[in-house]
Amino acid sequence: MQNWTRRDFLRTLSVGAVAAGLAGCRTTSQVSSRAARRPNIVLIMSDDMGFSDLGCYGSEIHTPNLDALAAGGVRFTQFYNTARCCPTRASLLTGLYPHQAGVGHMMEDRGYPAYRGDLNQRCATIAEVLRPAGYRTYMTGKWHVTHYMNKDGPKHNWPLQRGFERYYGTIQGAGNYFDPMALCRDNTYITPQNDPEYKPEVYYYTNALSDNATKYIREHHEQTPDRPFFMYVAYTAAHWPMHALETDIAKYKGKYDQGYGHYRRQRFERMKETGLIRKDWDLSPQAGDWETFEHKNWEARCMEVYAAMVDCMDQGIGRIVAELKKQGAFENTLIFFLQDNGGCAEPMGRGADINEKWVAALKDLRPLGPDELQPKHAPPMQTRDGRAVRGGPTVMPGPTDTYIAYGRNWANVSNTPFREYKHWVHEGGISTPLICHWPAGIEARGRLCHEPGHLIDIMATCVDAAGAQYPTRRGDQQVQPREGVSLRPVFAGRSLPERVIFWEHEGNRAVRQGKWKLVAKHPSDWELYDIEADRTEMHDLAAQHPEKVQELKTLHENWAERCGVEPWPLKKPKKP
Ligand SMILES: [Ca+2]
Repeated sequence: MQNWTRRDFLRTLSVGAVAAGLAGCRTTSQVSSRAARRPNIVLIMSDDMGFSDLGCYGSEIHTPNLDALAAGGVRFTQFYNTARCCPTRASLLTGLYPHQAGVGHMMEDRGYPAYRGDLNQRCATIAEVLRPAGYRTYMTGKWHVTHYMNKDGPKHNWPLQRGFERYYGTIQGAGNYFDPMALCRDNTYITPQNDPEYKPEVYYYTNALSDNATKYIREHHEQTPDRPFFMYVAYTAAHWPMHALETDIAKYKGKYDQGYGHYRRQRFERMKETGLIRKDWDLSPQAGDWETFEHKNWEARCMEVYAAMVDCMDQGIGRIVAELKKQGAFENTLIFFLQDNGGCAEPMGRGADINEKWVAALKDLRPLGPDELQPKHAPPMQTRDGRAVRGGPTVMPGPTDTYIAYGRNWANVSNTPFREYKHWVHEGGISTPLICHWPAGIEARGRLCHEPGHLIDIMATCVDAAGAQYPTRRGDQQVQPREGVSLRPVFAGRSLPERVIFWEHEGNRAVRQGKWKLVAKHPSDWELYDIEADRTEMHDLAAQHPEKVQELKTLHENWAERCGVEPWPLKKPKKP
């Protein structure tokens, strides 16, 4: 561990020890003996949120349930994803780098083994690994690791064929929260109107995911209370479109009228106070000028809805926690919370002339019947009740007939204090909170861990905690060795082994070794940063340390070759 991180680690360890004392001090032997019983594992991931969007990571957004998990567990300050939805999910599920799992980019089949847009057969999912160890396996939420979307199959890479016993969610990546495309129960597409198992008064996808997760926990304890379970809850909050329930939006009315810079500075100060970031780091450059922005009411409303989406997810996590407590399972459940990529700067639905184009492209608007599937995941599209979905700065986001992203400038607030966004592998694109909570298995509570970690570590941690065996074969195929390390030493206040971590997405690339990070934004040259002194990547040291640049560049080239990474943009593969 580096000097400053060790110092901070020990400082936060002592804070954690005090918190543990206040919570009713337990001894190490008590903790280990209770952890001997295999824990349930609940892996929760959200979509398109920045490093500072949770209360316990510096946000003004109300997230009391996640904050409570953080206070009772460990918060990682240098945990990393892959910068994008599909590759993150492929990596998280398999413990491999995304290219190794066949999802080096998104869902298109590009011909190369690392870019098939479909999990390959040379990887195993966490569910496939834990099930033979006696775990029941459940999933709610966004799948997004296959391009096989047809309702009549093939479904070899749908959740039930990749280790999960029950599934409720969307096979596709994004969509209308009031009428999601590719909504699915187990192996069958459904609509919000024709699902006999779930009939809420108002259908809203985030709540549907929380409610079905809660239901799976309840049913598990009715049916197989003596067995442990693994549950993966993949929220789409707070990916565009900005859709939320009016009751949740109302809590944030007027709360974002002071403009981007105000909230960024507020978050920056809070993060420094809580020890999440170092006090001497610079704040990354401001995106956007609030003073000159023409549609301030609309822009503020975008962030009000975004906050409401996060808030609603947090409420749902509260209901999941309450059900675990009700079933007496909370103490021995390992809960993870993390995010799939940084705040998203994509301009979906924000163009001044977008509304005309969308509406003009629609013909024959009519209500969809209860069994008719929503055919579109993005506009031009219609609502379930037959209205045109609208966008642009004259339309206030929130309801089902709108489709608008919160835009680059708010994403810059989400990613405080870092540079860049979803897609890029500078710290703003790949940094995620990771909260780990496990009363029976984590000794000191409320602690911050400053060691780097990556999605690939979640598989290793699950295998370790569950006492499972990572397989060497899947059917007649050899499974690739997993890449990550177990995070359990951190739960016991110890360090992780030193290793090198790699990224590549759309030609954006990075490598992290100790305090050094070599990073490039495609098609630009490499930049070198001392992450210990400058994690906001403001002082490029490449010219001062050419030997370090060369060393890390070679490591990256070797990794890219080992994992099948192709030069970007991908060329059409040669026909054999
Ligand atoms: Ca995402």
